[in-house]
Amino acid sequence: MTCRSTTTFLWKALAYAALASFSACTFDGSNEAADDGDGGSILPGDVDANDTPGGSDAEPGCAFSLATLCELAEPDGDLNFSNGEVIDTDNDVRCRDLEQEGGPQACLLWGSSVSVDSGVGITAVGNRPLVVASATTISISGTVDASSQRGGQLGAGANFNECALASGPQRDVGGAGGAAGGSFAARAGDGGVGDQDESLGFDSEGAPGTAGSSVGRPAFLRGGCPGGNGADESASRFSGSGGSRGSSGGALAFYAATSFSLEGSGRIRVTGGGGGGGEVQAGGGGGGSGGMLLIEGGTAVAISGVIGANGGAGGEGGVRPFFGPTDGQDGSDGALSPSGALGGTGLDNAGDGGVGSSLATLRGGGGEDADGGGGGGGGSAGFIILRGAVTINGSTSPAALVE
Ligand SMILES: [Ca+2]
Ligand SMILES: [Ca+2]
Ligand SMILES: [Ca+2]
Repeated sequence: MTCRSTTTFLWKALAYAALASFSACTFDGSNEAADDGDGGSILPGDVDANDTPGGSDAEPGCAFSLATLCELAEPDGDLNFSNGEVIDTDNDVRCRDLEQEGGPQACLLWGSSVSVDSGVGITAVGNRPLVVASATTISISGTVDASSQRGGQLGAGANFNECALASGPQRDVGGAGGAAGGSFAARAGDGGVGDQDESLGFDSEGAPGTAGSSVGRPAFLRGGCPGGNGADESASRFSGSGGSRGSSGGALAFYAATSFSLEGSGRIRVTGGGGGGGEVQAGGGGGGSGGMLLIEGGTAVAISGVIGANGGAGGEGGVRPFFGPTDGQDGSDGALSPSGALGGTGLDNAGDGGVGSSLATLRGGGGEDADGGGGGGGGSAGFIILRGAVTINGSTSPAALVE
């Protein structure tokens, strides 16, 4: 890592050198904890024979795996968020553009310290992922929400643009196929078959949608993957429309140069949204996968609260019984708890939606096959990644990857 900047910045670096805890720079192995006694400068960019490869004596705040923070101008002051605050990564004036190699540009909020007090809830929306960085500590006692919700908010950076389903579901006048859920950390559930009874004879069954592949731990911050839209009952505009897709959870990262703490009352969610129920004999929508949460702390990462990155559940297919057409039920949004979100259910002969991911099962559940519309598949889990000296006394679902 090199840190080239202006004279102004070097003075700030010196100020940090005097004030900050250099152990913030130790955990990625690319920087030294403090002056190594070799007589070299502690300025960013100073590299000599006694330094570790690519590092220099002291680069306070530079160790974050997503960015070279020492290249930034000084942090904004203390970021103490207000209840109800909505951070829109497309137009929040505090955003600094953070480029990610191979990945989407993020909005970076960079504070002298960061806190979300007890009783305070904030949400993160917008097309870009959100990174919240602190030159010192981050303490969260309230709720930070970058989830997506059925009919509600879309988490920051949700629905990554390289997501792909293996196949979409098939339209069918006697019961269309359900869509697959969104795959991310694991494979999502496939949709359910529609029209198993081939009630109208001429177009056989409604084939279900199938899920895309899971991906490994991403090298950059990104959102999860949405589910698919359920297939329509037929091409006619008078027929039932497939349930709409559930959106994925968002993309959220925290970097504290010293300690990060999620207190017992603290909650962070990047859960996915549920898929919609199909109309009449249309298929259910697939649930969105969980998103991605990355937390790094220079001296400590302490998790006492609750973190969720589960996928949303699939929507139920619709059905056309003698007493009139009936729409399927929506799938539930991804759960913050270890339990999987429940798929849409309630109609006979319409396929129930698949369950969203849970602590025990990273995959999404399959949508149910039916004589009417097939159910949508459940969304898979997203990623919770904790880097540094990590202590977990709270709960995460899925289980966190500790690096
Ligand atoms: Ca049928
Ligand atoms: Ca058919
Ligand atoms: Ca049902």
